Amino acid sequence: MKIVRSSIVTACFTVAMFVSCNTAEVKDESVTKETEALLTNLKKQSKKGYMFGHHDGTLYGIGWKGDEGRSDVKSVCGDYPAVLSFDLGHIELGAKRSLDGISFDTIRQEIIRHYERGGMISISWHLDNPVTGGNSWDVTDTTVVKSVLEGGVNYDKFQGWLKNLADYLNSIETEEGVKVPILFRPWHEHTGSWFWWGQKLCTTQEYKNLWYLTEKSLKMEGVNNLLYAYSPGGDAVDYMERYPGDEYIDLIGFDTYQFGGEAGQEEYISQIKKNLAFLDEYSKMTGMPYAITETGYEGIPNTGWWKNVLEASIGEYCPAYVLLWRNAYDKENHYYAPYPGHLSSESFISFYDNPRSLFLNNIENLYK
Ligand code: BMA
Repeated sequence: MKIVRSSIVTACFTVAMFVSCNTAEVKDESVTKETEALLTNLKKQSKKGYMFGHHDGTLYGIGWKGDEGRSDVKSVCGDYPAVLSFDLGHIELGAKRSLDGISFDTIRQEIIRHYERGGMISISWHLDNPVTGGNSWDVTDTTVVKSVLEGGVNYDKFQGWLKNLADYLNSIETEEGVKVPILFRPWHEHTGSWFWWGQKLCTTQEYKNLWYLTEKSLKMEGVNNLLYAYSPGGDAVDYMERYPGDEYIDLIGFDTYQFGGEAGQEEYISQIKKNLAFLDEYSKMTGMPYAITETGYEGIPNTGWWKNVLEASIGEYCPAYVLLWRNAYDKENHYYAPYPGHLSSESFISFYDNPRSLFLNNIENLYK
């Protein structure tokens, strides 16, 4: 997610009149059968409700880290999130630990555990800036994307980074040798300019080429357990402007947060509704599933937020999932899901009780 508040929404989307769902198809014939099944089931299941997701949810939470089987969400409502997401920032460097200080071996183990519980996994990638050596948020140089593309000065270096990523993705397999299907969500929030691949940091064609190169390189390395998600910021002026094309994308989504305290609520609700309307319309045309790929209100300082804001904004739309950002162990007040005793817990339990929100025990087999 971005760190600072972005400018006022000027997005202009077609408003969907009806909510409907068509049949989804996997474009890359070489993906594993479990990955193909995941895409079909995502679409099918979204008719029933939306899965609840939490970033890093079983790795750590408020007041704990690394306790096997623990999750703040489960401690509050009794069930695991149906979706867990993880971040692979620093895998590109060949590091042992992620940018958030979690060992990649632990992340692999948690991914496999969640797959074996029947849950879904998504991965984001806050990778370093290959030119400056700074992090994803280092936007001091506007030639970074160009430099990693074919013919660019950092092409070879970036290929090495993609190889490290590919090796890791290929290594996420069960004891029976099944590679775990993953919804991969690179180059996210690019409609803002806070990441080195953002709007003002590269041209439209360079951004698209970055996608093409990423997918091609991962496929060349035999990565066949990925679905690809496109997720601009919720305040995107033009959602499709840098869209790589349906043949490269399996799920469309957006990232949006409530910023600015209670005063930001109206804008947050309007962003959710506007984006869901557009995605629902696009989904009707293409059969592609859609999701709220990142969201939340830091610290959730509103007792009724889950029912009155999140659930109310989703309304009757049918996103495949809605994912809340992490309950950080390493940053004060940086959490997006409740923990036992939190002031929004009661509202969260009502949200959980709504048959349209799907937690782990509510979902059907996603991989068959
Ligand atoms: C951001 C924050 C950071 C974190 C990054 C990657 O939104 O949570 O603290 O390092 O995501 O997980």
